[in-house]
Amino acid sequence: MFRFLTAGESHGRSLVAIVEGVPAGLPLDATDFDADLRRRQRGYGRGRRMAIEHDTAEILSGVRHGRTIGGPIAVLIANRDWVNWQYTMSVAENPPEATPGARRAAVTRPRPGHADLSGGLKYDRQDLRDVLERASARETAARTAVGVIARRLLAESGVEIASHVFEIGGARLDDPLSVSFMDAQGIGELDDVRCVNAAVADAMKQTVDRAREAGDTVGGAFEVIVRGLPPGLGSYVHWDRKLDGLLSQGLMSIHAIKAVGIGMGPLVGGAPGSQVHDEIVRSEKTSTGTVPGISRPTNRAGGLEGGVTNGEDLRISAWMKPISTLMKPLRSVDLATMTEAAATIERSDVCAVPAASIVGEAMVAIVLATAALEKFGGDTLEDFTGAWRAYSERIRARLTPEPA
Ligand code: EPS
Repeated sequence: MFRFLTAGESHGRSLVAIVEGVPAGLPLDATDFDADLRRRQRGYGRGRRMAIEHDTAEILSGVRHGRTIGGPIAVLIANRDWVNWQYTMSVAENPPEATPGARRAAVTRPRPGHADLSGGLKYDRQDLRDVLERASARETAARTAVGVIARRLLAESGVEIASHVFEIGGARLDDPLSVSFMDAQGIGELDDVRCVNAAVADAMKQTVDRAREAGDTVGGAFEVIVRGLPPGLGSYVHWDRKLDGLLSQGLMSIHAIKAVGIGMGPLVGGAPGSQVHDEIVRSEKTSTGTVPGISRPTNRAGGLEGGVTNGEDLRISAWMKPISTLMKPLRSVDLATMTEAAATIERSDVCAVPAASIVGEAMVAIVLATAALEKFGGDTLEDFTGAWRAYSERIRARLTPEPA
């Protein structure tokens, strides 16, 4: 069982993730986190905060001499911006005079679309900063770190994960399913839109520029593609272990995600069955799938049938709403005076869809690692990869019988 918890506030001292259930013997080093943490920080439309943060991870526990030892792994990501916020974020009721940073006024005008209002009522917080600091998508840096551990584990059995952005504010690719795993994997680490089509990427940037000029924000959509999964991860037997349901929850839990689609997604509602289902054909040549002797000319199901993987590439999309901090704020009510007032303005991003696609990769990795550990078990990496190998071998032997 792969489980994790994240702690930390957006402007607090640091973020911490605690991960348990990782088999012993997995190679893991603090620098393994660098690439994904850096990829998540990028993206056209990000705000000034990203010029301050240079996320790196420190491993606090669960790893010794470069390998996991079976105990909970704690990972720390420092908030560099904290130095500017120490007074505001102090844990003491009355911090010493010398505490750095200005003391910010209480936030009392909730932003429509944010957790501010409901969170302030739920936990009875007068200063809505208590809510927004924890509701902030800064937390996704910690999830990205957890995702690194999950994908490191999956990679031991040959699983690879990539993603691409196919829509920002109405500028979109016509057919995201035509983007191959290799196309998505080929997106450079420094790409700031993460769209495979240069013309569409330009149009996406223009929508972000227009929104910024108008004091507005834009959302969009991304797809995560996974290669190398065996058939049979997940369950068609148990409602709560169906992998499509678990993956959807994983992606939906990312800040501002409002819809999830698998394969063709919502388009299945408008097409006949003959144009939705993927025919099963006999094939000697190696397809991109992991079922020997069989291939699928199409992958509209996104690699999931009946709540279990079918050996084709897993394809799952998520749609993100525009960020709820608007520089031209929407109407709200000041909870201190109960009079109508413009919503509060916090420093923020205009668009965070490219960053969300990296968090999406992490959440998909986490859900898949959990499902794989449930199926293959293992206190040690060898137990885990060995059980995976034996299962793949059983399938290969069944589908490619020796000639009589
Ligand atoms: C965020 C608001 C912005 C983003 C932040 C998420 O932060 P700030 O209010 O400090 O400018 O930069 O994202 C991150 C810090 C991050 O690492 O992704 C929000 O309200 O969710």
